[in-house]
Amino acid sequence: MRLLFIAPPIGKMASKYLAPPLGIGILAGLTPNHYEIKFIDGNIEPVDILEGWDIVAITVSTPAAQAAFEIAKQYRKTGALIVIGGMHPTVMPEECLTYADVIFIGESEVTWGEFLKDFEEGSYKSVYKAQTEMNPLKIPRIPREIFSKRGYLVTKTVLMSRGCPNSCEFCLVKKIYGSAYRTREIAKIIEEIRSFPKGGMPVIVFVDDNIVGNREFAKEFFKALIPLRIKWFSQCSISIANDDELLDLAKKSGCIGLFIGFESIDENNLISNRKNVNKTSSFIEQINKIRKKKIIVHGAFIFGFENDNTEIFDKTLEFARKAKLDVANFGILVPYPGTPLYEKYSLENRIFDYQWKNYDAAHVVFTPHNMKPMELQQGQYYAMKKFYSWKNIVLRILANPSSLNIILNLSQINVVKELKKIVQESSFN
Ligand code: B12
Ligand code: SF4
Repeated sequence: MRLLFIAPPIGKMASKYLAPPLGIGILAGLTPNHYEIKFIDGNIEPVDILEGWDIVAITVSTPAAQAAFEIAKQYRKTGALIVIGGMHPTVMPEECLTYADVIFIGESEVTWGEFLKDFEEGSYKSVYKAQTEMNPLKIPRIPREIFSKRGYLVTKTVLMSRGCPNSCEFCLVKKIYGSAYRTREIAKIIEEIRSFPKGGMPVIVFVDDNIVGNREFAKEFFKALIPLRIKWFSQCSISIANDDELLDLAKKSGCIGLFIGFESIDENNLISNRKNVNKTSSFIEQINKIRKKKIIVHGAFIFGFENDNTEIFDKTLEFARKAKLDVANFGILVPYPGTPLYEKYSLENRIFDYQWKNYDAAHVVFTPHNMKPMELQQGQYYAMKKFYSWKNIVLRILANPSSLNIILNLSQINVVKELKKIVQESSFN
């Protein structure tokens, strides 16, 4: 049996922090030995159309959906069975079924094995839907040898947890992985980290949505990391700053940077989007606490919420300056299919662009409440351009000359160039 995994190209806006897709790695790890496996990552190599594969399995997020459908169309002609899984089929199953023979909804660790068995018996279904959240999290050994050794910025990625108990209006995580925050066995994660080859980029990235989703677990986990003497980066909620012991252990265990979703500096936006863990009045104090530990704060903000008008860009820049953020991302709000925000804007007839490739947080696809679409489009570019002016980059690097800070800041220069092109090419009616 011959099984080809494909990750479609995810576009210029997103490809700066490229890492091998763990979803594919997990499925490859769950595939029996009698399968010949190959993986093509469209982000680092061309997706050639190769003959002779029995199954072509494609991972599909919303921004990559159009590219994925094109690949699926081409591969269908080779006679392969086309299988699609990931975020997009989970929320847009009918659309995906027009391009695939089989789609997977939700977490696929359990259903993948069932499908392979059915396929071999010649009686597969067209939809495999995960019935339960996997608990405890069962992640197999990931056969990382299927991933290219070249082309990725980060290769040592590890998943520690899944799920989120919160219900932010714009987020899809709950829909895909459920509301129960689940963690892996600490010993298994440590074993995975120890198995990484020496050399290459030394930083380990935990690709979790919130590495401190369960504080007590996180403390135990960080304690177990200390003897490994690694350096790590992850995402988490700003609440990490509310627990001194947790922050201290994060630092001791090798944390060098945290990607934190502040989302908005306007409290009303946070309330209406149910981002309840964030309180704008505490942001500066919380950021100071993290920065004092010499941990880089990579702040993420979204523009285009209901309460945002054209003043939000300068106000957010001023906040970022005051907070001395090392790195920041200013994205445009995206009503991703499957989110409450998508339902709301669809009902209100405010979504005017259904080209999924534009769902990359760099294009305006809906009519904002208090701004014109063009004002939002230009405002994001303005904020990114100002934050990443050479003068500001140099000042931030002088204040914190760590290699991570340098890489993260410099990597945004091309993003700003891309945003300029998007603004120039935009025309809204
Ligand atoms: C790491 C990460 C990235 C990395 C990706 C590196 C890489 N190659 O993996 C980078 C930085 C490049 C990135 C970029 C972006 N990301 Co991102 N990212 C993540 C993150 C934090 C973890 C992904 C991960 O590894 N998950 C763990 C794996 C095991 O889960 P999984 O991929 O979903 O796979 C499971 C199932 O979905 C399914 N499955 C997946 N693929 C397949 C394929 C087949 C054939 C089958 C059967 C099953 C299957 O089975 C797997 C096991 O259960 C997620 C959040 C999250 N919790 O997943 C956000 C997330 C996926 N990203 C998101 C977004 C918005 C983006 C960006 C648009 C951000 C931006 N503005 O640039 C871009 C766009 C990327 C794109 N076009 O796809 C959104 C998804 C939006 C959407 N609707 O698709 C998420 C959910 C974050 C969020 N909270 O909104 N991202
Ligand atoms: S944005 Fe973060 S806190 Fe909110 S639901 Fe998504 S993963 Fe959870």
